[in-house]
Amino acid sequence: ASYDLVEGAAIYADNCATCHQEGIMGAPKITDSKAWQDRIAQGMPTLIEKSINGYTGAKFMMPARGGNPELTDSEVANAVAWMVEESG
Ligand code: HEB
Repeated sequence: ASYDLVEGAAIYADNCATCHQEGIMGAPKITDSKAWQDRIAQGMPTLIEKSINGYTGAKFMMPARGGNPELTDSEVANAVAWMVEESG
């Protein structure tokens, strides 16, 4: 699949940065490449599915679509793709 990283960056800024920019509420911080390594190893389809539907990790909760039900699947996927690029 190919992703729109420009759109992803904008979606991230508006919907994901709240938690992932500074790594608050247990969210993996965007700049913490070590924290992202094992997560990225799951592969894009899994990362995207978990971001769309939300999930509870060992301790913390990732809300479905970052808590914004208006985001489309492809907007979420583009934001995930941007985060994976940025964290690497
Ligand atoms: Fe998040 C995780 C994405 C928003 C919180 N996230 C995560 C991940 C991803 C994401 C990819 C990883 C997964 C795995 O590992 O599998 N996000 C995202 C996006 C967005 C977001 C794209 C926008 C749409 N988040 C968000 C918010 C918050 C969060 C807003 C808060 C509120 N997350 C989170 C957490 C986590 C995550 C806490 C972790 C969980 C566990 O534990 O694992």
